[in-house]
Amino acid sequence: MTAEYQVHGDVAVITLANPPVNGLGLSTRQGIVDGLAKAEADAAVKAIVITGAGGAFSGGADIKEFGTDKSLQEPNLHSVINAVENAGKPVVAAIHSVCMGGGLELALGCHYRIAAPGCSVALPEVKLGILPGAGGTQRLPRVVGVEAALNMIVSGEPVKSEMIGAVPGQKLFDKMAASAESLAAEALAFAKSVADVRPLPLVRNLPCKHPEGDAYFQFARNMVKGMAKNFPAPAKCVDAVEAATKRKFADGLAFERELFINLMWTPESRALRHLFLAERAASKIPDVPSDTPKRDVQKVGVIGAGTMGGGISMNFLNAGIPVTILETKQEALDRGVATIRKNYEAQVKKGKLKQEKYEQRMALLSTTLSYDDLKDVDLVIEAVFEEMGVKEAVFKQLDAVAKPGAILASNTSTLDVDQIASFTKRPQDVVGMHFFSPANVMKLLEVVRGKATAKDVLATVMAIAKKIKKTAVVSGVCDGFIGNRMIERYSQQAGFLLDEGCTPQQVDKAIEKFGFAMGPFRMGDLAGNDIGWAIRKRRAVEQPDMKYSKTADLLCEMGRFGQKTGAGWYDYQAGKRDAIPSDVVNKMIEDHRKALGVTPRKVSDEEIVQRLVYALVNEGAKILEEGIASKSGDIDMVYLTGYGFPIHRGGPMHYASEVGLFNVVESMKRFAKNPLDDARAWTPAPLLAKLAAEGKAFQ
Ligand code: 3H9
Repeated sequence: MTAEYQVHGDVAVITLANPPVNGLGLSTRQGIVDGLAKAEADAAVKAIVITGAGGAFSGGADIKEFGTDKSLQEPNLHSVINAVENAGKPVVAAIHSVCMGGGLELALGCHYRIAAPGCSVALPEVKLGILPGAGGTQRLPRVVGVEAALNMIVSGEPVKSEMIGAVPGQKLFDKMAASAESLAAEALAFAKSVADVRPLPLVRNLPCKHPEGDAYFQFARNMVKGMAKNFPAPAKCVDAVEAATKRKFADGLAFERELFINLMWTPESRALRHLFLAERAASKIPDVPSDTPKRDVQKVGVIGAGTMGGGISMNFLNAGIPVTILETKQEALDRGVATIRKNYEAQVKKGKLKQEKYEQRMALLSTTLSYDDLKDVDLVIEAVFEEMGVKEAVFKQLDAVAKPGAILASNTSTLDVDQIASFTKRPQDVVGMHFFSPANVMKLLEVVRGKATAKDVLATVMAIAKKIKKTAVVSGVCDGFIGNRMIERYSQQAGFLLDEGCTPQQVDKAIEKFGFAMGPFRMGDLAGNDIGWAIRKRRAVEQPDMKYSKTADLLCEMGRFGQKTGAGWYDYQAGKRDAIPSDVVNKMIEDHRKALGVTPRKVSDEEIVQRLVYALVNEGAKILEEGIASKSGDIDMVYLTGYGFPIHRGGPMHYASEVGLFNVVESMKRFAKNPLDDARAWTPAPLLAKLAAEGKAFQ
């Protein structure tokens, strides 16, 4: 049982004990009901307190139980809350730390609530694509008012208990405890003080009205429509709260339940729940236990003051960690520091950063031209030119000066981390830290594990990633790691689509309609088309039979590198980022088709999306079976946080499983027959073929 029962004098205390956050799984729900029954049966007990052990009152329904039989088994959360409401003795919720979702709904079912300051209170279900399904939309408006409740329910954002407690007239908390430490004693005393009160107060009996009902809810619907875009849940939250103001409590509750169940089955909710679990799972490395000792990182060195080096440095400065940037020339250092300043000043101007904070961050930054000044840093990240010879020189020098135990990281996006490690006498301390541009903004960090990388180095880097607010995903060593290796297949298809009859804008539009933040050609223009060009030239030597559309090379030969040269796949007006379809480029593509002897055909948006996305999926499956990624959720996290894959689709691997892997493979077989395509690229990865044949999904 994951709830404990104790009696203190004449008060029974039921303590939820289901780490890490006292999720209301079956065994905890059963524990509450059993505890209530015991307390009711014991004549010596006059009142009951429900609280949570450890760092939470409760984080809500157990997300890991969703979709399993356990979530359906009695007692469900409704039955638990009914049992609390119908108890013959007062039930007091003693709330601390985290009180969210079903946890808050449970508390709202209690007769009284006492809260410690500093507790995060929320109905965050909307972030999982659902709405509060155990009375939250009906009870919260009755205690904090309709508008405050709707804001909390639609945003899912936590509010601090002391803020709610300070609002005049609020009925969520009957009492605020002086501190988290005194909560237990204060809750017992409070329970004693209300032991004889009858009838017992119930939130469901409080009135729920909005003075300008229809107009207010119309306004709320319009607001939500603009914000929610691809997600149905926020609009349903408005419907449910409106029902609280217009229907009888029991009818409102039934309506909320119906909406909750319908939302639970939407692909958007499945995608968001997958994202929640995948994000947390990504931080765990199967063979690196969570209690692996970590190295102390107090000072960081960054080699290279270019765009990447500057962005990387800002992450650490933002987290209060001193950074020393090393360059070969003073001018390069000055330019780099000026860019960092400019970025911070822009944030100050927009009111996103206080002047004082900006100064504090800049005070943590130092610069040097000498490797000797890196001798006491704990972590050094190299962000120099992407060429093995340059990396070799850097790592040899680092090896010579860095203190024992310092972590030596490379920001390489494609090169072999094992080879880089071999330039040092301490390959166990070498790791890849692949940031994405702009490095101070993008959430993704690929942590590249070399064959010699020590476990404590990995554990340290994962912890540091959390500190600098990155989503870290571990990748093995291969060309392009997880993200760039897959994007190559996607770009290959984008190129073939041009050869076959599409324009760049048609391809971009189709995939942007699917939900990508940016299509492949707008993305190429933003990142710089010359980067892919350099990689293709290298590949041409390594893989001479590689098949791809030559339009990308022709574009670069025209000097159209993208936004930075004012022209790429699109035209750009000076100082603007709007992509304008280019006649010159369209003509280049047409001429190329003629040279190939291709008669252009009309390609449907559906085919465009399938080819681009399934190309990612097939490569993802290879990455998974080679062990480059340890879980399919890791691949999804890379694409959701680093490549603009639509959140409501849950990442390429999750999306493929939703479509059905059998269907994916059937489409791939069709694409393989296209003579203008690369049939080899469409040979299903053995893992994909196996799962498809077995009717299974990616795990
Ligand atoms: C709901 O309640 C539905 C009802 O309305 C109706 C039902 C009928 N369940 O985030 P962290 C785990 S829907 C199970 O890294 P933090 C999490 O997976 C639910 N597990 O820590 C991780 O486990 P692991 C509404 C949960 O300190 C560990 O806790 N509630 C749950 O940064 C640590 O998580 C929510 O949506 C859960 N409900 O933040 C709350 N919550 O170590 C969502 C967390 O094995 N949760 N875990 O990977 C959160 O917002 C944050 O996790 C929280 C802690 C603020 C609680």
